[in-house]
Amino acid sequence: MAPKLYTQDMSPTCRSVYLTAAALDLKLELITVDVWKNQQFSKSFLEINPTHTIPTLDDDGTIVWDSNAINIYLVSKYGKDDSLYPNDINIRAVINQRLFYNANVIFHLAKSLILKTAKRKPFDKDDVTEIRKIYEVIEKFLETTTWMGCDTVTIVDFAIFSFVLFLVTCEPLDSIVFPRVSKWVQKMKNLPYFYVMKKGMQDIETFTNERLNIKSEPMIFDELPLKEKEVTNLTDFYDNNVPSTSWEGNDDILPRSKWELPFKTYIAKDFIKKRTVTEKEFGTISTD
Ligand SMILES: N[C@@H](CCC(=O)N[C@@H](CS)C(=O)NCC(=O)O)C(=O)O
Repeated sequence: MAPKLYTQDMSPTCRSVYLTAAALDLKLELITVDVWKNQQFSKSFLEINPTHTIPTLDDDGTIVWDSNAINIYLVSKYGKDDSLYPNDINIRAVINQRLFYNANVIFHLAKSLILKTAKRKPFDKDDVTEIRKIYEVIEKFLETTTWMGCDTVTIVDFAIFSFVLFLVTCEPLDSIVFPRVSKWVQKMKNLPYFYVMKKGMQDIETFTNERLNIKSEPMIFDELPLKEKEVTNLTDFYDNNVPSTSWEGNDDILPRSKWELPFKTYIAKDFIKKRTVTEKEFGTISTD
């Protein structure tokens, strides 16, 4: 039975688990908990996670919450080897250090930016400074390792990448100023399982555009590596590729889909877009 993941695609913490599962070639059953509708406070969800956060994993009754704890659990249980979270004490120390930096610093900044967007508030100079500070720190990380934690891809790449993909929609990454981070983002996007990020990125784009009244063209996809099917937008891709499943649990947690791996790989063109936020773009600003 596939482990169940309570999730919402646009959440960076959830998407880091998607990357781990995809890297492990592990199927997950995804159950959407819409935090914008406060479904995380439903009685049934609070019973399994009193901290009311997603992602939350239910692996045949073993409940794990917190994305890092989930990623470590999945690699320990389902990994064919330790490559995604190496046992070597020195390597692991660096990985842990960067995982905690992500959890303690990057997560909180991203959360404040998402909440600002939800309230249709503009970003200010301090937000941009904080984002750039993060780019500077991870540029430093990459002076000592070729991937984010060591010289192979690990769960800290998944954790930080999920947030960086969001941050670049707020403040673009300058490849001249941050060459190592830019190269690493490209390497991450070239991973065969990068496609698991796309639905969430599209949701973020829709969420942002709706709140900022921005009209954008649908994203266009390059298909890799096989030219088997025309895919012009993510909604079609997911409608055609993600089978729905019936949910027999509590009604207050909505079913969404079953994660079937592996899918074909698609790379989005112009996936990372610059978002310019000015007071003018907000139209009537609502604070609720
Ligand atoms: N440290 C946790 C943070 C998880 C978290 O706060 N997730 C957000 C969505 S990105 C959430 O569930 N928010 C709803 C809430 O806190 O009630 C992790 O890495 O999983």
